[in-house]
Amino acid sequence: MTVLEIVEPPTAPFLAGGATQQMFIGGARCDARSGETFTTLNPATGAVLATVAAGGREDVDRAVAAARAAFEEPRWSFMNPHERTRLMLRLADGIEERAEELATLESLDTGIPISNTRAMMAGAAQSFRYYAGWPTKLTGTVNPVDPMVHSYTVRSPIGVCAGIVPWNGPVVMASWKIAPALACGNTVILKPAEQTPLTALLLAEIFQEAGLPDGVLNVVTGLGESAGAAIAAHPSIDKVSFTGSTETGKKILAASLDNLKRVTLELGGKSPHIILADADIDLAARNAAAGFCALSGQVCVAGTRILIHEAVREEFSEKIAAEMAAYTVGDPFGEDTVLGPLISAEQRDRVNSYVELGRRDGLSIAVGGESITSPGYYVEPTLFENVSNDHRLAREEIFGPVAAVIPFRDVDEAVRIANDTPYGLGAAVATRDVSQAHRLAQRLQAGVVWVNTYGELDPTFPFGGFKQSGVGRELGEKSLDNFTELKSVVVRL
Ligand code: TXE
Repeated sequence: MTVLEIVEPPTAPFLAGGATQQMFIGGARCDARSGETFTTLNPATGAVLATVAAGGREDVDRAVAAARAAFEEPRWSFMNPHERTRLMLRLADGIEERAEELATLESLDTGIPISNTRAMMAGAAQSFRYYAGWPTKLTGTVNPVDPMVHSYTVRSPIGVCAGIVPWNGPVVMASWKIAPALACGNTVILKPAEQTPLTALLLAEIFQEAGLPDGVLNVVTGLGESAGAAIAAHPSIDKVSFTGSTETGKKILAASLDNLKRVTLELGGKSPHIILADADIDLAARNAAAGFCALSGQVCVAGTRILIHEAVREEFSEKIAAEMAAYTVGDPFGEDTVLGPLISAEQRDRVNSYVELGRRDGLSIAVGGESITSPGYYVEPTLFENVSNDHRLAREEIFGPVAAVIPFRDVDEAVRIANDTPYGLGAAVATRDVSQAHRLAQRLQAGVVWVNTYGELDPTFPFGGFKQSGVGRELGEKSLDNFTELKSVVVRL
């Protein structure tokens, strides 16, 4: 493993001047009503990156008023679908035109390697392009009722939709929430995570320049317990889509009961990666390593339980160790960096405490396990061997580059272990047997099953979790159900 030194981070034009980063409500930047602020850090250095307005209840009220006024404007909610498509394509173009600036700001704020944030910006633009195609295809049905009755269905926008997003892919996750909402004619309030508020503000600026009407997208920056909680409980917000921890997801669901908001949740995971005896072990080792190390393990679908057939255990161990030895850990702006820092000192300490726990319980470490001394929040990717599925390392979402290798003897045992978790977000199978792959895909309790690959997502197919990994699905055509209400119209002739 190569550990890269941190060089001087690049400057972001968006932060020039160093003034407090204001929220974005009704097409204008503004301070929090309370005047409060918080700081966001560069996780690669620990240095303060920017001071940001700390929105609270009153600011959420303002954002709701702006979003409601924009929604009630017929030029938005009854916009000609072709016109809506054109506008959304312009938003995608806007992201692409300023992709490098967005990626740089994202890497500064999240510590995610620049090669990943560039790919994320391309992914965000793709989400807008994909959903730009939908306004002209939101059709209804004509229903076969009494001949003297004409009955049909239409899809209406829901109204004011909020997106609460985490810090491990701020723009991409914002795009999963904003793009389908706009395609269906809703207006949006976006609350980025307090650790990574900056790119949401840049995105709002880009969209404004692309001609998005004022109030259609509002960004309320602030802490989860104040701004986030005010959104979840707000009586005039019609829908919340949330990505984050299962614990916070449950709080949001509870807070939404008052006005029966529509809620979709994309939550944590402990995804199994099953490697069968007939697998291409080189490929499986490569996918398994990337599956838990990508974004330093801060991915909801991270493949943190690697289930390995006894017969190929040794071969796999050698190959994954060799694969990880080639990884570069360090400066997010190093073109070859695979693992940047974790998001915060708190997350680093939390992840290190799991490494300590494994050590204390006498588990053997196949790769990694050493601490990295740096002002940034780095953790060496670490693989524990021969872990029982009952151990906390195999049960709890660690959200760092730490995985457990769990041996199995036959396919039934692998399925039993894989499904023995409160989560059900992702799962993967490595095998050369196509029939076995499809059988396993049916038996695994997960919202997405990858075969001989790991972690691939695309706006064209739905994504979400079984069990405590979530409620509802994002992306694909399915997401449109979450951003529309279905209405039946009945006309007696
Ligand atoms: O997440 P939170 P945190 C998991 C991961 C990580 C743990 C804690 O295991 O270690 O969560 O991270 C907002 N009402 N994931 O504390 O709290 C918050 O401001 C409304 C998994 O950062 O879920 C932020 O915008 N909103 C994950 C967002 O929720 C609230 C991604 C996510 O924060 C709120 C991130 C409240 N009461 C962490 N409290 C994934 N599935 O991808 C907080 N928020």
